[in-house]
Amino acid sequence: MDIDMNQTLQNIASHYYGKELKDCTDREVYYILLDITKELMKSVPVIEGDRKLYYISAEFLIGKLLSNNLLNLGIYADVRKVLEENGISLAAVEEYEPEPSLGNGGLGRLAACFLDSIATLELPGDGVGLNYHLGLFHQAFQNYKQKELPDPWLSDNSWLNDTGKYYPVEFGDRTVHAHLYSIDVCGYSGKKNALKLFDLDTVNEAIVTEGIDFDKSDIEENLTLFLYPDDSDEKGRLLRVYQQYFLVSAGAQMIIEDVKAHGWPLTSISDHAVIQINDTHPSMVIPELIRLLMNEGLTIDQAIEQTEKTCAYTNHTILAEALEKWPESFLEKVAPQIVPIIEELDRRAKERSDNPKTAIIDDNGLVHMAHMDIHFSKSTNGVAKIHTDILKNTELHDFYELYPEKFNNKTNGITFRRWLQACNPQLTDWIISKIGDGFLTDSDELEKLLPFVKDKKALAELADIKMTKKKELAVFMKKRQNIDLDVNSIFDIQVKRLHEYKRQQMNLLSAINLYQEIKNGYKPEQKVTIIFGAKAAPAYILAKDIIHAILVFSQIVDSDPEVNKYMQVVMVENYDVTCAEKLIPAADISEQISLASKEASGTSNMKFMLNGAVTLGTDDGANVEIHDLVGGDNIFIFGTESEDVIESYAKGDYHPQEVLEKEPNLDPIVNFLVGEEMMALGDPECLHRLHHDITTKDWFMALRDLDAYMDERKKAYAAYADKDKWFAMALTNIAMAGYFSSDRTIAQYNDDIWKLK
Ligand code: 26V
Repeated sequence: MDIDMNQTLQNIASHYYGKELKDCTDREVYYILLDITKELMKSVPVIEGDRKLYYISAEFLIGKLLSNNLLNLGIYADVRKVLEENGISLAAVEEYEPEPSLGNGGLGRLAACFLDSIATLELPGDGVGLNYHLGLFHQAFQNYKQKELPDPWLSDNSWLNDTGKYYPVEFGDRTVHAHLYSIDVCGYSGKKNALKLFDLDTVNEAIVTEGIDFDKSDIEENLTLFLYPDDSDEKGRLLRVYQQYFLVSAGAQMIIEDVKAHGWPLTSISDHAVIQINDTHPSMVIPELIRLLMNEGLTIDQAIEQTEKTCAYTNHTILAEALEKWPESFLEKVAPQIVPIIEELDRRAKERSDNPKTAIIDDNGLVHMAHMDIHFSKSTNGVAKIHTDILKNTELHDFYELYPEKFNNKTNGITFRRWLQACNPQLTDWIISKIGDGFLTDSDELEKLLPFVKDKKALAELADIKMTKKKELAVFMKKRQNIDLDVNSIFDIQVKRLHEYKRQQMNLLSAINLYQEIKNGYKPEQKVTIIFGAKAAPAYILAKDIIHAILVFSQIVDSDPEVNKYMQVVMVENYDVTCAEKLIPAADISEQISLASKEASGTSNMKFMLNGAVTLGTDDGANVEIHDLVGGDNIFIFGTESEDVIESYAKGDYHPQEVLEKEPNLDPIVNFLVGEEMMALGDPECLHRLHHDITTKDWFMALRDLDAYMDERKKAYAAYADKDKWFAMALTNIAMAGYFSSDRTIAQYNDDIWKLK
C-alpha cells in the first residue's frame, strides 16, 4: 500500500490524542492502528462472483485481528518498523486488543483459518455465525480447580461493523429480530469477504449472576449471551436449539436476499449459493431454506432439490455423544413451522432406504441432525484421511452404501499467515533467507528446506530461533501467571480442549511416573517442562477432575526441591488463540496422544509441526498424514492402532483391570492420584472419582497405551540430547508442513464441492 506510514500514524496521533506517536500509550497506539486498519479495509474491494459460499458455523475462533489484518493488507512490516522507530513494540500494543471469544477449539479455529484462505484465494465466501456477548467462558484457576467466568470482549470500538440490517426470526411463541453485524475478512490477495454475525438487541448481560449462571428461560435476554450454554438440563438444551434456529433462519433469509439482489431466480439458487454446514449445529438450515423457498413460490419438490444441491456437510467427530439429536418436541416448541418439513424429509429418506439406522426421526422421536445433513445435502466430508475412512467403513457405513458419491475427504489445514508469519516472524525471516519467499504463496516450496538438514550452521540457527521463542514464552508466562520457566528444559506441550479421548490424563500419569522415578533416585540428564492448556466444558465433571489433578500435581512437583530441578508441570490458564501463538512456536515436543480413531483430525498438530516441534503421538487424525510425510524417523508414534481400537469397542473386550493385572508397574502410578501427597492438597472427591474411572472404566483406554507412551516419551527425551539430530528432525517437519496450508484445503473444497470459479 502506497502511504507514508510514519506520517499517517503521526497525523492520527495528533488528531485523536494531541501528541506525537512516540508519546502515546500502548493502548492509544492500539486504537490508532485499529482506526487506520479499519479505514484501509473499507477501500479494499469485495470479492464478487456468480456463485458465493456461505460457511455457516456456531463457532469462529478468529483470535486477535490486528496483526492478521496488517499482514493481509501488506503493511505489517512497515507498521512494525515505524512503531519501533518511535520506541513502541507492536507486541505490547496488541495486548490491548481483546480476543473475540467466539469459539471453543479446533472446529472454530478451522472456520477462522478457512475464512482467511477463502479470501486469500479470492473466492467469494462469507462466514455466517452468532455474536456471543460473553463468549465460551473465561477460565480461572481457584483452589486448583477451573472456575468459569464471563468473557466479555465487545467494546464500542472494535472490528465489528453494524450493518443496520435486521431479519425477523419466528419462534413458536414470538418473533425476534436478528441484528446483522459484520467483520471484514481481508485476504492476502488484497480483496475481502466478511464474517456475518447475528445478534439480538434485547440480550442483557446483567442477567448473569454467579460465574456464568443465568436464567436460561428468558430467550430475549439470554439468546446470544454464551457459546454452548450449559446443556445439562432441559432449559439449557432448549436454549441451544433456539440459538441454532436463530442462526439458520437469519442466515437463510440473508442468503435468499443476496441471491434476489443479483436478480437471480430462486429456482436456480444452487447455481449461485453454496452453504457449507460446519458440523451439525447449523443443520436446521436445510428445512429452513426449504421452508423459505416455498414461501417464495417454489414447489416442495423444487425447494428440496435446490436445497440438496446448495448444501454440503462437514463431519468433525465420530463421538456418538457429540452427534446432535434433538427431541421433535423441542423443535415443535422452538420452530414449529419446520417440523412438517423435517417430517416430510424423514418420509422421503425412508423411501430412499428402509434401514432404520439411516432414519432422520428415530422410533424415540429424536431428530438426527447428521442424518438429515447426509440425505439432503450434496456432499459429506470428513476432515482427515483416516477420519473419512472410518466414516465410510464404520460410523456412517450405511449412508456410504446409499450415497457413495457424496462422501469425500478434505484434510484440514491452517493459515500460515497467522501460524507462521504472524506468530513466528523470526522463523519466517530465516526461511526466507534460505529459500526465498515463494513459500508464502506456494506452501509446498517449504520442501526446498530439506537440503539444509545436513547443514550444521543452519541447524544451529534454527536452534537459536527456538530458544528465542522459548524466552518469549517465558516472559509471557511470567507476566500472565507469574510462573518461571526454564528455557533450557525440553518444552513438551499438550494444548487442546479437555476431553477424555484426547487423554490429558495419560500425559499426567506419565508425568507422575517421571516424578516417582526421580524420587527413587533417577537423575534425568535433561530437565523437562510439561505444559498443558485446556478448558473443560462446564458440565463435564471428569474433565474438570483431570484439570484438578494436573493443578495439584503441578504444585507437588514445584514445591519438591528433589524433583523441581528435573521437571516442571505447568497448566496455562484460559488457553486461547493468543496463548497458542506464544506456546506453539516455543514447543520442542507436540503431544498428540488421542486414542487412535477418536481425533477426527487435530489442527494444532499441524501448527506445531510448522513451527519445528516434533510430534509425540498416536496414528490418529492428521497425525497419520504427518507420519506419512515426515517418515518414521522424524516423529514418535506409539499406541494401539485404530482398527484394534474399533474392534475392541465392537467386542467390548477392554477392561482396565486386566491391564493393571498384566502390568503391575502401573499400579503405583495410578494410585498416586489418591495417595497422600495428592490428598494433602486436592479435593478427595474429585481425585477418587478420577481414580475410580481410570481403574474401572477407562473408556478411552489410557492404561492400555500408558506403557508404550512412557517408553516413546523417553525415546523422544533421549533424542533431544543430540541437538544436530533433533533440529534436523525439526527442520524436516517444517519442510514437510506445506501440505497443511489451509490454502490447499480450500482449493480442494472449491474444486470438488463449491466450484466457485
Ligand atoms: C463435541 C462435544 C460436545 C459435547 C460433549 C462431548 C463432545 C465431544 C466432541 C465434540 C467435538 C465436536 C466437533 C469438533 O469440535 N471436532 C473437532 O474438529 C476439528 C476441526 O475439524 C478437528 O481437528 C478435531 O479433531 C475435532 O475434534
